[in-house]
Amino acid sequence: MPSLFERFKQGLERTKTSLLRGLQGLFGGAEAWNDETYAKLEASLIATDLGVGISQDIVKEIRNRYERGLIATEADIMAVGKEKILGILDAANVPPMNQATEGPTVIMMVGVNGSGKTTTTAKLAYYFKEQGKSVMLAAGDTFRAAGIEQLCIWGERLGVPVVAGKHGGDAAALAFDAVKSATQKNCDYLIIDTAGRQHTRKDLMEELSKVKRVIAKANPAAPHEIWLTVDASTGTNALIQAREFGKLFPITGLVLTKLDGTGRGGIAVAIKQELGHPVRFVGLGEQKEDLQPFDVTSYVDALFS
Ligand SMILES: Nc1nc2c(ncn2[C@@H]2O[C@H](COP(=O)(O)OP(=O)(O)O)[C@@H](O)[C@H]2O)c(=O)[nH]1
Ligand SMILES: [Mg+2]
Repeated sequence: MPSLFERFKQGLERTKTSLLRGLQGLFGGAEAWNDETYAKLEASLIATDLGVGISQDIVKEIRNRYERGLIATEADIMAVGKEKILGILDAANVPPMNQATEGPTVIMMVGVNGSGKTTTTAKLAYYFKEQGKSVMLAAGDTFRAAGIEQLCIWGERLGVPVVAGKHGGDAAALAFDAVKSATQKNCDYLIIDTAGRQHTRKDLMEELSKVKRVIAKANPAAPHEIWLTVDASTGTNALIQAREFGKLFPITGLVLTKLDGTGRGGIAVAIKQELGHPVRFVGLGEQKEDLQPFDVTSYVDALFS
């Protein structure tokens, strides 16, 4: 198995390529850097969706150091980016995930269609199972028959029980039953998949709130965590979803999916900077093992070293 850092490096390869584009030819000529040089640097940072403000901030610092003769190599530039981003992601101040003191820790997955909820639910089951924990899943996407089936297939493949109901059934009632069942069976984790919804649809958001309320009826401490899946390849759209979902729903963390296929991996920083939501996990592919706990150091090293 590749190391955690190797996995991040692979997952962020495209983002890094995008970043390095702005550094090409910077140290070749004898002439001093000009506005155009800085604009090019800024554009390459913005292209990774780090955010305009942060990108400008990094370039300002690079300019400051360059003018003082402190920038001589690409590594000096990377060091500035690394410093700034570490400051924002602030690993020391990420609250740990909320764990149940009694009964199962209940994690509710939310997000728009196609953002990776069901796949992430399955990958999380595998992740916790590998840690020796017992896991149960709930197929709460009762809107789509295929959504229920998709999770049941994963459950079979992983050897993890799935509480599933009928297509078109009541998602809140299903979640209630799942909490009861996971408690009865002494499971360590219950992960509840939900139907995808646009944050712009008030009625659907209200339905999601109902699922949450009914979960709390089965266990007042649950759900312990509510994670929003966002597709990293949608870049600033992911930021908008996080912003809008967060207004209507108390999300406690993000799972940044599809990091493997995009050059926009900087979005983790933009979201943290604006909304403060920590990224809990990142999706790096479609297989069960393609989910990694978000590690600030590996992330920053993969981007800037
Ligand atoms: N490459 C890649 N594909 C992913 C990742 N996460 C999910 N997918 C794919 O994205 C598609 C939608 O995922 P799904 O879990 O069904 O999304 P949902 O509608 O939110 O439940 C599926 O084809 C998944 O295999 C990821 O981290 N990397
Ligand atoms: Mg789904």
